[in-house]
Amino acid sequence: MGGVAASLGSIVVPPLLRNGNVVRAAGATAADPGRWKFSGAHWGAFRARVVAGHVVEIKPFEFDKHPTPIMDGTLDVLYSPSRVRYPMVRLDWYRNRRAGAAPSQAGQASRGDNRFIRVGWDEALDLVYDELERIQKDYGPWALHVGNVGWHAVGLMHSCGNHMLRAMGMHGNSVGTAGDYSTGAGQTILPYVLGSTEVYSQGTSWEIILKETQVLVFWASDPIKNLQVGWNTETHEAYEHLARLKQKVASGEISVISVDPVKSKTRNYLGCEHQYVNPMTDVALMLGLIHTLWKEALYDKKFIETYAVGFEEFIAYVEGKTEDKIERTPEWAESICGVPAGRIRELARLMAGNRTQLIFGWAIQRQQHGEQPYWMAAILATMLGQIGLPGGGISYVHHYSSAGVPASGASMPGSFPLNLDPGRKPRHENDDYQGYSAVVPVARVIDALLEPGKEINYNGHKVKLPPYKMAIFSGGNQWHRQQDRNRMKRAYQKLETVVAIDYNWTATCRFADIVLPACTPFERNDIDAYGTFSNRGVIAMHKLVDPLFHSRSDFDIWTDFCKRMQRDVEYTRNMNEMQWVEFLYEECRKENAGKGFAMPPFAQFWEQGYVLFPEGKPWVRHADFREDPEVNALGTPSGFIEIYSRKLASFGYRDCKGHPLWMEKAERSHNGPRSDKYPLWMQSSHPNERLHSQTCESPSRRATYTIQGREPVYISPEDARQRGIRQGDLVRVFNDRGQLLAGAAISSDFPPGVVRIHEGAWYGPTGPEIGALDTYGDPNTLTLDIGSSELAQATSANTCLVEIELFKGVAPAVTAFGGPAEVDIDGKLMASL
Ligand SMILES: Nc1nc2c(c(=O)[nH]1)N[C@H]1C(S)=C(S)[C@@H](COP(=O)(O)OP(=O)(O)OC[C@H]3O[C@@H](n4cnc5c(=O)[nH]c(N)nc54)[C@H](O)[C@@H]3O)O[C@H]1N2
Ligand SMILES: Nc1nc2c(c(=O)[nH]1)N[C@H]1C(S)=C(S)[C@@H](COP(=O)(O)OP(=O)(O)OC[C@H]3O[C@@H](n4cnc5c(=O)[nH]c(N)nc54)[C@H](O)[C@@H]3O)O[C@H]1N2
Ligand SMILES: [Mo]
Repeated sequence: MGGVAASLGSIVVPPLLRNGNVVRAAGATAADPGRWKFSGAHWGAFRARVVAGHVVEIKPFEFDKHPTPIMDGTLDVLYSPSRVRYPMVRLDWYRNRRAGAAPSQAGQASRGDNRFIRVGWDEALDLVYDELERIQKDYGPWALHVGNVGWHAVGLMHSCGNHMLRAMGMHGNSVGTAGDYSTGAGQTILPYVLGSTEVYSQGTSWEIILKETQVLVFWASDPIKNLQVGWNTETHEAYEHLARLKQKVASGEISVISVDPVKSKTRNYLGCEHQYVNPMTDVALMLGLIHTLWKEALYDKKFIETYAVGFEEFIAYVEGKTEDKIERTPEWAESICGVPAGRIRELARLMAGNRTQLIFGWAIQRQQHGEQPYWMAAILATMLGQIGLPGGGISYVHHYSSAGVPASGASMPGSFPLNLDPGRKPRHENDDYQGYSAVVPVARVIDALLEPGKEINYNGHKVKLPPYKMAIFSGGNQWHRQQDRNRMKRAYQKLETVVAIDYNWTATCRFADIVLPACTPFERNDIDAYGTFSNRGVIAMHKLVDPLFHSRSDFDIWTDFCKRMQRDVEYTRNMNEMQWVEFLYEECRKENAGKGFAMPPFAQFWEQGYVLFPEGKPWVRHADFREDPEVNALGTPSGFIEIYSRKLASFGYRDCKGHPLWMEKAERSHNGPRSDKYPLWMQSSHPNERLHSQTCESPSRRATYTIQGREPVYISPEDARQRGIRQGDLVRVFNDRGQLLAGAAISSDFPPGVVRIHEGAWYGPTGPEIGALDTYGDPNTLTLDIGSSELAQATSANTCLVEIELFKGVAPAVTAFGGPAEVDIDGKLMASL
């Protein structure tokens, strides 16, 4: 759309002058100091100075000793040019509806053309309500997809997914999702192996790791980059420990090895050893290590006998006593993973001869067969025999939300309820899914549209994919997180109605039919937990300014929606925003009083902005199991670590068997399948500069990392040279699935054959047509959309090959930001609003 900018109209906030973290409104004078208020975000707690209804300055909460630059994007969350300003309806959908045409003909091919008309709140909510009535009456619950919530803003009262789920649950039944994009494969396999999902459980305290660990392996784990954000308001306390770790590396008191194809931010910060491995081949490397432990009798036989089952079945595979007769020697491993056999042996000896803590990140399970490296790693740790020892064993969590900072023991406030109140029923009680499944693995929601009725395997069950007709999104950016944009475009043509609720005009809004403007977390009062695992305190989130434009809180939106079925009082329990905030606080205060944690009365807390609890006691993961494996049995079928799983073997899956295996990928670089055509592995790691797609809307933040206004693609000097690409060039990244423009960022942190585009880059196609060039650089324009395996059906985003060439010619403008093209009912572009 050529005229997007022209449709923006005037912004109600004054122009902003920027200076690092400090942002001043042009109207603010030194004479009016304004008021400091308290709030928080995934990237940390902060104080905001508000002058004459404008936030003019923010500064990190003084408790936070390691604030992140992502904080600089906070004000643009509020004042971004990409704000959703008004309820908007897609032009062709609106016209079609007015003309009384069949819903399936609602101008589906033009979905994504970004032409919208503005409507009032009443009309918008009537449309949503009428569509839901129609879907429930004409089809039934299988035809509605809701509940696919993502990294919505912090704040327990306004948790927008809960609001949507409660209101929608009051209206009728629908199709929900299982698992998540973060750890889909890991959280599914590990309960069979270690008896819990592990990925969201507290890990051994850093304090203990720093004291006891001799060899620390960060395996596909980049905490320095990824701890900038947390699920609840982040304290950044883990950085304190990482700073001490850095000192210990420098003084030679500890060996830290980063096993990663890339020299990660953590590797560069710590100045530790880097162990390169070919992408997606960690299982082969682990097998080489295991083979050495076995052959050289370096493994802990007694630990295995006491704490594990199934070692014999597994070791037969390592020895080559299985059908394929391949012995998994270090030489065999080298031919796949690229790590020299001698080095593999050396690493195995080093791990076995020292107190070794293995710390895994999550990216290696976000790939095809992503279950396998997690299971193989558990076996490696079992053979080392240090699980449950201080500073030894295995972790799958230390890069996340300051895990390893001990829990205070205090309770955190509850949240706005996501379910119906007890005894209440939905308006439409129909729960006949006509044989379709009511729950779909989250990464398979596009398959459901393209392969309706298909039966797939999923974690021991059959799932029959429902060809839903309507979808509602809130608190997640579906057109960032899901893989393969062009496949999504094809699938979305089958949808009759899509509703998006957001404060930002994301690509999810662009590809929706009805868009409702939520306000940001800084335009409402709320309360949040401070520290995800540490439960370090409770913070107040003061409303900084009134909702801008026509935006409303999710609470207000859904309350108004519920009026349409006379259930608004039931929805709110007859409490307003501040009553809810106070209620959640007081409930928490009561609970904590019983535990001996004092909290001030609400008014005092609200004035002060926070309450902190003392840090908890250091703790060792799996120590209880080690101490007494009978009393503290694991949650596996046998109660022990399952090296071989009868349960998994009984499923008979082709790509997840009774023990972990090396399996070739659908596409793999470094001489793997399809690398002749597309030689570069593209990893879509989590962004250093953002939280997913959040703050990508910030022009000032983007200015710090984009290249020619595009998302950077990190590439090795060798690969760049071969392609005639220089630093700062505009390049086209492509494969058979799609194409995008990005800016070349040449970095020797990247080895040949490996490139990176951070996930969360906003999708900005040149037009709605399938195959259109993405002008900004969303990596999911290129990723593969297949399930990790028949077990977890999780995302395989990191299994992706591409080619890159210098972009020649006139580059199209970036279309990702700045909202819709507002048109009138005749399709005429509105010159100004
Ligand atoms: N290729 C590739 N893809 C990936 C990944 C990858 O590694 N590679 N990672 C995956 C992972 S692990 C994750 S967790 C997902 C993340 O995917 P998402 O969770 O979808 O990502 P976010 O960008 O955080 O989207 C949150 C959206 O909620 C909106 N929002 C925030 N607060 C509110 C609110 O109060 N009300 C409303 N109505 N909306 C709000 C924000 O504006 C934003 O658009 O991405 C996945 N996708
Ligand atoms: N700044 C920031 N932090 C975040 C987030 C964010 O958006 N921004 N998102 C949060 C969320 S929701 C999640 S799920 C987590 C994600 O946490 P992770 O999934 O662990 O994070 P990534 O950054 O994708 O990848 C971590 C490391 O894995 C390496 N890696 C990738 N593939 C392979 C492989 O095949 N083998 C080996 N050995 N290494 C590999 C990458 O090079 C990278 O250094 O991060 C959280 N933290
Ligand atoms: Mo995630």
